[in-house]
Amino acid sequence: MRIVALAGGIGGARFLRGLKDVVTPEDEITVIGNTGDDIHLFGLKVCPDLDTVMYTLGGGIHEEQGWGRADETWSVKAEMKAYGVGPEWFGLGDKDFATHIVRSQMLTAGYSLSQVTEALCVRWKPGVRLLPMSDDRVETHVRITDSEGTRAVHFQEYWVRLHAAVDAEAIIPVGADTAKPAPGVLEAIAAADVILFPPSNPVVSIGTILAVPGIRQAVSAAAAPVVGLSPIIGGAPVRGMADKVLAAVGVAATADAVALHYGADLLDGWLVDTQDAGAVAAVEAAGIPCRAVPLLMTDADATAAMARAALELAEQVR
Ligand code: GDP
Ligand code: FO1
Ligand code: CA
Repeated sequence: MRIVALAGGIGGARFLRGLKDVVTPEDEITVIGNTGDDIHLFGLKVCPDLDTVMYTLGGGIHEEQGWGRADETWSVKAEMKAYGVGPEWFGLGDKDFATHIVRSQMLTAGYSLSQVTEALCVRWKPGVRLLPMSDDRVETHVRITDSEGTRAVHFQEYWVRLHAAVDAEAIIPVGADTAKPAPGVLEAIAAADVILFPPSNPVVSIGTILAVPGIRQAVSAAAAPVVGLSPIIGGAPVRGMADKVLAAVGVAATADAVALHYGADLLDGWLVDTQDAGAVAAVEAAGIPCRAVPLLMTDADATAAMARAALELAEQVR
């Protein structure tokens, strides 16, 4: 079976680990990763969501934190601070820095981001084919108004420095309108037997991937059933501040509102948490088959059960 998953960082990566646990060795998983979170710092290109997927599936992730490397050290960060060179609010550890140095060196030499990602994965062996959504630069910016006035800041500045404490007025995936899907992306979607939307951020992770011209159309036209899992449980994100970016696009932070935001032209199935069983009827009324199952990725077994439920729903709606 050929499975394609669109993925952000932590939510996507943890779900993919569960998916890997339930597939057979003959199954192929292609992950289309969000690159709208990418940021250039200290002359290096950092790809948080691709790295989170790569480290999580490759066994290098800092488990509790969900991003960055396990057993990290921070000498370079301390040295940068001693030089007075920021930003200080973004934590790049020494081990993680090596990834960004290799990536940036290869990009400077003329390799594409897809080629670089493939090269990095030779070391990490994530057990999936990890494709960036695009080789072209796309950078999510967030429009905010605070004491400094109205302006757009980089998504990482909004998320990490400002902790999404101010309202997001607009989410702008800068460059997405002219970006092309990376090689293999449209082909993987067209050839898929199942397409999954993990419980990733619907706006700044999956929404950004779908904003690359051609990807939304390919998913909607694909022969494969498309099944998504809600990142919202009991009216709130399980982790992070997805409610703030959902509000910016006029979507309530509820499991059913997120399903309707994707819509019946994209989704053939939707999973909500058992806590949100009351939302099933509204989703089905919109023409999207929906089931309520436990959706908390508390451990490997619970996550594997979520992946199994998604694949079962895909079979039922096929
Ligand atoms: P990010 O790029 O690191 O923000 O990660 P993703 O976009 O892939 O996923 C973020 C989303 O994962 C958040 O909106 C969370 O609500 C969701 N999430 C995290 N843990 C869980 C979980 O255990 N269950 C569900 N259903 N969603 C989760
Ligand atoms: N998230 C934070 O909350 N603080 C950080 O300092 C931070 C650094 C960082 C470095 C590399 C990386 O790959 C991810 C990092 N993240 C950090 C996580 C990440 O930027 C965000 O959680 C996601 O992009 C949100 O979608
Ligand atoms: Ca992300």
